[in-house]
Amino acid sequence: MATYAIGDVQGCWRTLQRLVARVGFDPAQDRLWFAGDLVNRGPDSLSVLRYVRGLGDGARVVLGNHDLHLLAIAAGVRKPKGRDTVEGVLAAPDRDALLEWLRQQPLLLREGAWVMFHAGLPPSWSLEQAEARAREAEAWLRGPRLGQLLAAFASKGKRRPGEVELERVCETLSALTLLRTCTLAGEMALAYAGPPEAAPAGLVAWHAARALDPQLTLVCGHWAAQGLVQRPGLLALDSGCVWGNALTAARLEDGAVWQEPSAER
Ligand SMILES: [Mn+2]
Repeated sequence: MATYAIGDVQGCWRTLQRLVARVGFDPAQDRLWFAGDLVNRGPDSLSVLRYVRGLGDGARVVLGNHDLHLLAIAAGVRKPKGRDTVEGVLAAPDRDALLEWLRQQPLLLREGAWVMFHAGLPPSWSLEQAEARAREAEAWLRGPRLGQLLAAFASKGKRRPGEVELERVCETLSALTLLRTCTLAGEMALAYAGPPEAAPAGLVAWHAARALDPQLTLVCGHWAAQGLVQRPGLLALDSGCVWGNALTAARLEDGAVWQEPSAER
Protein backbone atom coordinates (compact mmCIF):
# COMPACT_ATOMS: atom_id res chain seq x y z
CA MET A 1 0.00 0.00 0.00
CA ALA A 2 1.20 3.48 -0.88
CA THR A 3 -0.12 6.95 -0.10
CA TYR A 4 0.29 9.56 -2.84
CA ALA A 5 -0.15 13.19 -1.78
CA ILE A 6 -1.19 15.44 -4.66
CA GLY A 7 -1.08 19.23 -4.88
CA ASP A 8 -3.65 21.75 -6.08
CA VAL A 9 -5.66 20.14 -8.91
CA GLN A 10 -8.02 23.10 -9.50
CA GLY A 11 -10.10 21.33 -12.11
CA CYS A 12 -7.12 20.03 -14.12
CA TRP A 13 -8.79 16.70 -14.75
CA ARG A 14 -6.75 15.56 -17.74
CA THR A 15 -3.49 16.15 -15.91
CA LEU A 16 -4.75 14.39 -12.79
CA GLN A 17 -5.67 11.29 -14.81
CA ARG A 18 -2.20 11.21 -16.36
CA LEU A 19 -0.53 11.69 -12.99
CA VAL A 20 -2.38 8.88 -11.21
CA ALA A 21 -1.66 6.55 -14.15
CA ARG A 22 2.01 7.49 -14.11
CA VAL A 23 2.50 6.83 -10.39
CA GLY A 24 0.78 3.47 -10.81
CA PHE A 25 -2.04 4.28 -8.39
CA ASP A 26 -4.04 1.15 -7.59
CA PRO A 27 -7.39 2.09 -6.00
CA ALA A 28 -7.70 -1.42 -4.56
CA GLN A 29 -4.75 -0.89 -2.24
CA ASP A 30 -3.28 2.63 -2.53
CA ARG A 31 -4.62 5.94 -1.29
CA LEU A 32 -4.60 9.48 -2.63
CA TRP A 33 -4.28 12.53 -0.39
CA PHE A 34 -5.32 15.87 -1.87
CA ALA A 35 -3.91 19.06 -0.35
CA GLY A 36 -6.98 21.16 -1.20
CA ASP A 37 -8.28 23.31 -4.07
CA LEU A 38 -9.73 20.43 -6.06
CA VAL A 39 -11.78 22.96 -8.00
CA ASN A 40 -11.81 26.27 -9.90
CA ARG A 41 -9.82 28.14 -12.55
CA GLY A 42 -9.10 24.91 -14.44
CA PRO A 43 -11.39 23.40 -17.11
CA ASP A 44 -13.14 20.44 -15.45
CA SER A 45 -13.77 20.72 -11.73
CA LEU A 46 -16.87 18.54 -12.06
CA SER A 47 -14.94 15.46 -13.21
CA VAL A 48 -12.33 15.98 -10.48
CA LEU A 49 -15.00 16.12 -7.76
CA ARG A 50 -16.81 13.06 -9.10
CA TYR A 51 -13.57 11.09 -9.30
CA VAL A 52 -12.27 11.96 -5.83
CA ARG A 53 -15.66 11.42 -4.17
CA GLY A 54 -15.96 8.12 -6.02
CA LEU A 55 -12.72 6.89 -4.45
CA GLY A 56 -14.49 6.75 -1.09
CA ASP A 57 -12.09 5.76 1.66
CA GLY A 58 -9.30 5.62 -0.92
CA ALA A 59 -9.05 9.42 -0.93
CA ARG A 60 -8.44 11.93 1.85
CA VAL A 61 -9.06 15.59 1.14
CA VAL A 62 -8.57 18.87 2.98
CA LEU A 63 -10.45 22.00 1.97
CA GLY A 64 -8.73 24.88 0.20
CA ASN A 65 -9.78 28.47 -0.42
CA HIS A 66 -11.19 27.65 -3.87
CA ASP A 67 -13.25 24.81 -2.42
CA LEU A 68 -14.68 27.24 0.14
CA HIS A 69 -15.31 29.77 -2.66
CA LEU A 70 -17.38 27.17 -4.51
CA LEU A 71 -19.38 26.42 -1.35
CA ALA A 72 -19.93 30.16 -0.85
CA ILE A 73 -21.24 30.61 -4.41
CA ALA A 74 -23.51 27.58 -4.00
CA ALA A 75 -24.77 29.03 -0.70
CA GLY A 76 -25.60 32.30 -2.47
CA VAL A 77 -23.26 34.46 -0.40
CA ARG A 78 -20.66 35.09 -3.12
CA LYS A 79 -20.85 35.70 -6.86
CA PRO A 80 -18.57 33.97 -9.38
CA LYS A 81 -15.61 36.13 -10.34
CA GLY A 82 -14.05 36.63 -13.77
CA ARG A 83 -11.73 33.64 -13.90
CA ASP A 84 -13.95 31.27 -11.92
CA THR A 85 -14.88 28.02 -13.67
CA VAL A 86 -17.34 26.44 -11.28
CA GLU A 87 -20.51 26.68 -13.39
CA GLY A 88 -20.11 23.06 -14.54
CA VAL A 89 -20.37 21.89 -10.94
CA LEU A 90 -23.29 24.18 -10.14
CA ALA A 91 -25.27 23.01 -13.21
CA ALA A 92 -24.61 19.30 -12.69
CA PRO A 93 -27.48 16.93 -11.87
CA ASP A 94 -25.45 15.57 -8.94
CA ARG A 95 -24.38 19.00 -7.64
CA ASP A 96 -26.12 18.66 -4.29
CA ALA A 97 -24.42 15.35 -3.53
CA LEU A 98 -21.02 16.72 -4.59
CA LEU A 99 -21.37 19.94 -2.58
CA GLU A 100 -22.61 18.07 0.48
CA TRP A 101 -19.64 15.71 0.24
CA LEU A 102 -17.27 18.68 -0.16
CA ARG A 103 -18.50 20.54 2.92
CA GLN A 104 -17.95 17.40 5.02
CA GLN A 105 -14.23 17.34 4.25
CA PRO A 106 -11.76 18.39 6.96
CA LEU A 107 -9.52 21.45 7.06
CA LEU A 108 -6.67 19.59 8.72
CA LEU A 109 -5.86 15.93 8.71
CA ARG A 110 -3.35 14.18 10.98
CA GLU A 111 -2.40 10.58 10.43
CA GLY A 112 0.78 8.86 11.55
CA ALA A 113 3.79 11.03 10.80
CA TRP A 114 1.84 13.36 8.46
CA VAL A 115 -0.33 16.42 8.92
CA MET A 116 -2.09 17.88 5.88
CA PHE A 117 -3.81 21.25 5.43
CA HIS A 118 -4.14 23.52 2.41
CA ALA A 119 -2.14 26.67 3.20
CA GLY A 120 -0.28 27.30 6.47
CA LEU A 121 0.04 27.03 10.22
CA PRO A 122 0.82 30.25 12.11
CA PRO A 123 4.05 29.89 14.07
CA SER A 124 2.32 30.59 17.39
CA TRP A 125 -0.19 27.73 17.05
CA SER A 126 0.77 24.39 18.50
CA LEU A 127 -0.35 21.41 16.46
CA GLU A 128 -2.90 20.60 19.16
CA GLN A 129 -4.31 24.14 18.97
CA ALA A 130 -4.47 23.93 15.19
CA GLU A 131 -6.36 20.64 15.39
CA ALA A 132 -8.84 22.03 17.91
CA ARG A 133 -9.40 25.12 15.74
CA ALA A 134 -9.87 22.93 12.65
CA ARG A 135 -12.47 20.76 14.41
CA GLU A 136 -14.36 23.90 15.50
CA ALA A 137 -14.31 25.36 11.98
CA GLU A 138 -15.34 22.03 10.41
CA ALA A 139 -18.40 21.93 12.70
CA TRP A 140 -19.38 25.37 11.39
CA LEU A 141 -18.88 24.30 7.77
CA ARG A 142 -21.13 21.29 8.31
CA GLY A 143 -23.72 23.18 10.31
CA PRO A 144 -26.67 25.51 9.63
CA ARG A 145 -24.54 28.69 9.64
CA LEU A 146 -22.34 27.73 6.68
CA GLY A 147 -23.57 30.68 4.60
CA GLN A 148 -23.08 33.17 7.42
CA LEU A 149 -19.56 31.91 8.05
CA LEU A 150 -18.52 32.03 4.39
CA ALA A 151 -20.01 35.51 3.96
CA ALA A 152 -18.07 36.72 7.00
CA PHE A 153 -14.90 35.03 5.76
CA ALA A 154 -15.26 36.66 2.33
CA SER A 155 -15.84 40.13 3.77
CA LYS A 156 -12.36 40.09 5.37
CA GLY A 157 -11.79 43.32 7.29
CA LYS A 158 -15.36 44.47 6.81
CA ARG A 159 -16.74 42.07 9.39
CA ARG A 160 -18.82 43.39 12.22
CA PRO A 161 -17.03 42.60 15.44
CA GLY A 162 -18.70 41.06 18.43
CA GLU A 163 -19.11 37.41 17.62
CA VAL A 164 -16.02 35.95 19.17
CA GLU A 165 -16.42 32.41 17.92
CA LEU A 166 -17.25 33.50 14.36
CA GLU A 167 -14.20 35.76 14.36
CA ARG A 168 -12.01 32.93 15.59
CA VAL A 169 -13.34 30.51 12.96
CA CYS A 170 -12.68 33.09 10.21
CA GLU A 171 -9.11 33.40 11.49
CA THR A 172 -8.78 29.61 11.38
CA LEU A 173 -9.98 29.58 7.77
CA SER A 174 -7.50 32.34 6.90
CA ALA A 175 -4.59 30.35 8.32
CA LEU A 176 -5.47 26.92 7.00
CA THR A 177 -6.67 28.01 3.53
CA LEU A 178 -4.89 31.30 2.71
CA LEU A 179 -1.66 31.73 4.67
CA ARG A 180 1.66 32.07 2.85
CA THR A 181 3.70 34.62 4.79
CA CYS A 182 4.01 35.96 8.33
CA THR A 183 5.65 39.01 9.81
CA LEU A 184 8.83 38.51 11.80
CA ALA A 185 6.61 38.76 14.89
CA GLY A 186 4.57 35.80 13.63
CA GLU A 187 1.41 37.67 12.57
CA MET A 188 -0.35 36.38 9.46
CA ALA A 189 0.25 38.58 6.38
CA LEU A 190 -2.17 37.45 3.67
CA ALA A 191 -1.62 39.92 0.82
CA TYR A 192 1.62 38.64 -0.70
CA ALA A 193 1.43 35.73 -3.18
CA GLY A 194 4.73 35.97 -5.05
CA PRO A 195 7.82 33.81 -4.65
CA PRO A 196 9.17 33.54 -1.09
CA GLU A 197 12.60 34.87 -2.01
CA ALA A 198 11.03 38.09 -3.36
CA ALA A 199 8.81 38.73 -0.33
CA PRO A 200 8.76 42.32 0.97
CA ALA A 201 11.11 43.12 3.84
CA GLY A 202 9.72 41.89 7.12
CA LEU A 203 7.73 38.98 5.63
CA VAL A 204 8.83 35.37 5.70
CA ALA A 205 7.22 32.08 4.67
CA TRP A 206 5.02 30.76 7.48
CA HIS A 207 7.14 27.59 7.63
CA ALA A 208 10.33 29.61 7.94
CA ALA A 209 8.88 31.33 11.00
CA ARG A 210 7.73 28.06 12.53
CA ALA A 211 9.83 25.44 14.31
CA LEU A 212 9.39 22.34 12.16
CA ASP A 213 9.54 18.85 13.65
CA PRO A 214 11.49 16.56 11.30
CA GLN A 215 9.54 13.59 12.70
CA LEU A 216 6.22 15.08 11.57
CA THR A 217 5.83 16.18 7.96
CA LEU A 218 3.49 19.11 7.26
CA VAL A 219 1.87 18.53 3.84
CA CYS A 220 0.35 21.55 2.11
CA GLY A 221 -0.34 23.32 -1.18
CA HIS A 222 -1.67 26.79 -2.09
CA TRP A 223 1.56 28.61 -2.94
CA ALA A 224 2.21 28.11 -6.65
CA ALA A 225 4.93 30.77 -6.75
CA GLN A 226 6.83 28.82 -4.12
CA GLY A 227 6.59 25.55 -6.03
CA LEU A 228 7.54 22.11 -4.76
CA VAL A 229 9.40 22.14 -1.44
CA GLN A 230 10.52 18.88 0.12
CA ARG A 231 12.64 18.97 3.23
CA PRO A 232 12.53 17.46 6.74
CA GLY A 233 9.21 18.41 8.28
CA LEU A 234 7.70 20.02 5.16
CA LEU A 235 6.17 18.88 1.87
CA ALA A 236 4.69 21.77 -0.15
CA LEU A 237 3.01 20.46 -3.30
CA ASP A 238 1.49 23.32 -5.30
CA SER A 239 3.51 23.46 -8.52
CA GLY A 240 1.07 25.64 -10.46
CA CYS A 241 -0.65 23.12 -12.73
CA VAL A 242 -3.53 25.50 -13.37
CA TRP A 243 -1.02 28.14 -14.50
CA GLY A 244 0.38 25.76 -17.12
CA ASN A 245 3.17 24.25 -15.02
CA ALA A 246 2.93 20.80 -13.43
CA LEU A 247 0.84 18.72 -11.05
CA THR A 248 2.92 17.08 -8.32
CA ALA A 249 2.47 13.80 -6.45
CA ALA A 250 4.71 12.64 -3.59
CA ARG A 251 4.66 9.15 -2.10
CA LEU A 252 4.57 9.75 1.64
CA GLU A 253 6.20 6.49 2.64
CA ASP A 254 9.50 7.15 0.84
CA GLY A 255 9.33 10.71 -0.50
CA ALA A 256 9.40 9.74 -4.19
CA VAL A 257 8.09 12.58 -6.38
CA TRP A 258 6.38 12.75 -9.78
CA GLN A 259 5.60 15.91 -11.70
CA GLU A 260 3.13 15.73 -14.60
CA PRO A 261 3.20 18.67 -17.02
CA SER A 262 -0.15 20.38 -17.46
CA ALA A 263 -2.24 18.66 -20.14
CA GLU A 264 -5.09 21.15 -20.05
CA ARG A 265 -4.53 23.29 -23.14
MN1 LIG B 1 -5.33 27.79 -2.61
